Amino acid sequence: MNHRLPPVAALGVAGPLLAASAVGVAQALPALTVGAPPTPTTAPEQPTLTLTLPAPAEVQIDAMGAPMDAQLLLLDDHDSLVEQDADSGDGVDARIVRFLAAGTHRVRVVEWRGRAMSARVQAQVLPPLTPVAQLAPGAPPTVLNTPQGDSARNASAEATLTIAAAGNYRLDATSTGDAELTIIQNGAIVAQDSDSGDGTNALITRQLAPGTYTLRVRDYGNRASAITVTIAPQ
Ligand SMILES: [Ca+2]
Ligand SMILES: [Ca+2]
Repeated sequence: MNHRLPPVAALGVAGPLLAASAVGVAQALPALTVGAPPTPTTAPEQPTLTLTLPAPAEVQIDAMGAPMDAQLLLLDDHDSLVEQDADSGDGVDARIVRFLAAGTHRVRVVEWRGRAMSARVQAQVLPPLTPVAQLAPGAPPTVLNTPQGDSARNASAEATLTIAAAGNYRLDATSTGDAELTIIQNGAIVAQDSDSGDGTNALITRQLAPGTYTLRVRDYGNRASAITVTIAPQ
């Protein structure tokens, strides 16, 4: 479970193989469709697929290659590495969960030791978590309980934040552990912070337009925690 990914250059993301890859792109890569059933792919012959999002979203991408060991690379549309994963899915399958912008991304599947592999790749848009509180500036400090989880998302809790008046706001997320805070709107991250408050508490000071936002909190170690959130106009 602790496999390290091979060096990126060996996978053709950088170096001489990039030119060959670019030629392949001009010939249109196979598409990976969000929400579709798993798409068959083979490594190393056709490891790259395009993933096009009509709107920003939190997306889960899975590469399933048992009995081989699938590895997953997420690239932007210029083939620059955004994120890679070895074994975050079931068994030694690979999984990436990430907020992605609208537009075209690339997903590359390789086998850990470069062996031939028939794999399946799947992408799905993840729904927002069910909000556990409704927040507004000036409300009393609110405790959000986060669950222990096997991933950042699974260890998160979300609350709805309504901003009625444009302004500069200070958002604090504090706990006895290591609170993390993300502001989300319309499937995109507006701001996120780890440790800008006291100790390892999270603090975001930001201009916010009127509208509805989602606050996501978790403990840095994905442990169960009680995180106190306060929002105040500045
Ligand atoms: Ca793997
Ligand atoms: Ca923190």
